[in-house]
Amino acid sequence: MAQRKIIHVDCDCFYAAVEMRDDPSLRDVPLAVGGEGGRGVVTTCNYRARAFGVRSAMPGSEARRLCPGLVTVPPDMGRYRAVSQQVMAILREMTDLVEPLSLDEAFLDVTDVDAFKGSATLMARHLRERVSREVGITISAGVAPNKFLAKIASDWRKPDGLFVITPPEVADFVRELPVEKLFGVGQVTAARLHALGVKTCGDMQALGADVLIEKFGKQGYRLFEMAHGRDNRPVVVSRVAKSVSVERTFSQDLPDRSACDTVMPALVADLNLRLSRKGQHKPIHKLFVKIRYSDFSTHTLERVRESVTEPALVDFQPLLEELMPKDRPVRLLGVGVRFRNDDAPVTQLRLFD
Ligand code: TTP
Ligand code: MG
Repeated sequence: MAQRKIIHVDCDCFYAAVEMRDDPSLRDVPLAVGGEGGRGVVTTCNYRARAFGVRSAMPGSEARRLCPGLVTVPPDMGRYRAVSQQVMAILREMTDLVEPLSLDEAFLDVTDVDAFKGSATLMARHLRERVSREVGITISAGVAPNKFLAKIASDWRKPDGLFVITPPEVADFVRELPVEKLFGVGQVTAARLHALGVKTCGDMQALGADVLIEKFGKQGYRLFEMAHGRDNRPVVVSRVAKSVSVERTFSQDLPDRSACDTVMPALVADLNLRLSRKGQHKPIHKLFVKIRYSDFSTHTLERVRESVTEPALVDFQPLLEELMPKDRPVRLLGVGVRFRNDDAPVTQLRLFD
């Protein structure tokens, strides 16, 4: 198969960028969205606040301790959703092969785009300019022969950056790449790799596929492939899905229920974005909420909710309440829907007729 050309774009400090765009008085101050009045957690903050150590998912009280001059504003999901739609529309003018991952990031497969002399680098530059000019926020972009490298590349020169990994550069790029940067490598896998003396993809290559598969099973093979800079996942525009969900792992545990409550609107908004791309017109059967606590125990609660067409925050709140009866530190939070499977019951009935 011909070499793919993938672009990954990710908006810089997305919610904060929208707030700064709409209110000039917020542009030159350290700014956090969420966590106001010491309650709840910061959803994101601008780069000025990051210089003080403020981060996503940090309790507002801690953020203010690190950065006493921090200005906070409450999140306004409706406005972020509208800006996201504007950004995605610009991306879709480049190609139909756009796969949004959340409100603020997407993959594009531009392998067959002829414009810009077929140069993905020029396309990425063009997208960055257009979004900046027409939407008024900055995006960072990564260009690479596959999804996993493109996503790493978009982070490489953040904020307002562009980084390109051409096919001949892949081998050198991955050799020094820390294993933590790999898709699916969290704290636990990273610690296990470090225990094997593996810090970089180069180390992982040297360890070999057999050892990785022996130690990590199926994931070991994927790790080995990524360590060589290989990833065959296509950009998927819409799948025939049985369910659609979004989840977020927090770099710092959410301390309690009220912190979870402040994260939920963003999750539900991301879910609806995915639904609009993937689950169009499919009847919803169930809603579910997923939680992973700091001890890694994972719990899911699902409920039949057939009348829902566009699940809202209020539809998920009771599930979260039930799933999380008392305050505990949370590592991961997710929301999702399962679709009604209209075909299967019919065939089954016939079998038993
Ligand atoms: P990110 O792309 O992870 O972060 P960001 O765009 O704010 O900053 P950057 O990409 O420049 O590092 O997330 C996109 C948006 O999702 C973010 O603006 C707010 C929201 N979000 C949360 O609500 N909670 C979170 O824990 C994270 C990580 C993001
Ligand atoms: Mg972003």
